[in-house]
Amino acid sequence: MSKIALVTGASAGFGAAISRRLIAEGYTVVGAARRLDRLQTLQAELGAAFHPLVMDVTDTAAIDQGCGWISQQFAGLDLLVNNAGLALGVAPAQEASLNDWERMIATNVLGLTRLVHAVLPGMVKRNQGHIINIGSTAGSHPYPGGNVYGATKAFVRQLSLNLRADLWGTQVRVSNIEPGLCGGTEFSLVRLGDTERAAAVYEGADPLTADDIADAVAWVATRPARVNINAVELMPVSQSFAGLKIHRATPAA
Ligand code: NDP
Ligand code: 8X3
Repeated sequence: MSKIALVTGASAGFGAAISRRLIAEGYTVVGAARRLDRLQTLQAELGAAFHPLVMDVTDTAAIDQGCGWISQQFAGLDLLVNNAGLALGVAPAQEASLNDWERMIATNVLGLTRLVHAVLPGMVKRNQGHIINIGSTAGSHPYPGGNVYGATKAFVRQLSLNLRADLWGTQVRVSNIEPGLCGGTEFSLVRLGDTERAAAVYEGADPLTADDIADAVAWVATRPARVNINAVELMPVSQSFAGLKIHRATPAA
């Protein structure tokens, strides 16, 4: 029997690449997102092992309905890849849009948390399962304009570790994948709302690709059952850390 995975945000970027890779590893994948047409295109490529599911993770009723459908169709979920997420804007906090902040929290924090809450009891009951969250280097390394986006990913990071503390004594695994700059997805277009500005983010940078993230997910998911990979942080070689900054007062004339 093939293992069952739910991958959120499967209509683009990492989620589509993760779905492809998990199917290549022998999984049956339920790929969730809001855009059905994109999921259907992926289904045409991946065939019967891919099941599209329209589910907006900011909608509690949609999560209940989606998870209910999965329980009816399959014996149980072996893997949840909590990938759906977004960044909106790069404005400094004092100029940022409250609506953007609330949408990031609704998706990256509340949506992800609701899915954990929905699948965890079944996994514990079966004493088997794995939750792989997609965090970010932004959850550990602050940068200007990262304000609430980075804070949502810090939440994902700490939730992943705290889940492990609660799951002690069970065989249920939790991992957090924390990528840095990754191109070839819709992430920067969604964040900046402009194709030229989005393309400029990756210019000359040789960023990570969605396949690199899918590779990390597949590796984490296929370790022996005794092994829990707590976190994987990955960056392109071209990316490194910014130093601490000091703003110096202008000397009096
Ligand atoms: P994309 O924008 O390419 O994909 C995001 C996916 O999330 C889409 O499939 C989108 O589908 C889905 N999504 C967004 N909002 C919702 C929602 N409310 N309900 C359901 N699905 C939703 O981005 P990436 O693939 O680059 O990013 C995927 C994850 O990786 C995100 O969590 C992001 O924060 C994280 N990340 C990205 C990095 C990067 O540099 N690209 C680096 C580190 C982390 P639809 O619109 O159809 O609903
Ligand atoms: C995406 C990586 O550096 O744009 O999570 O925040 S970054």
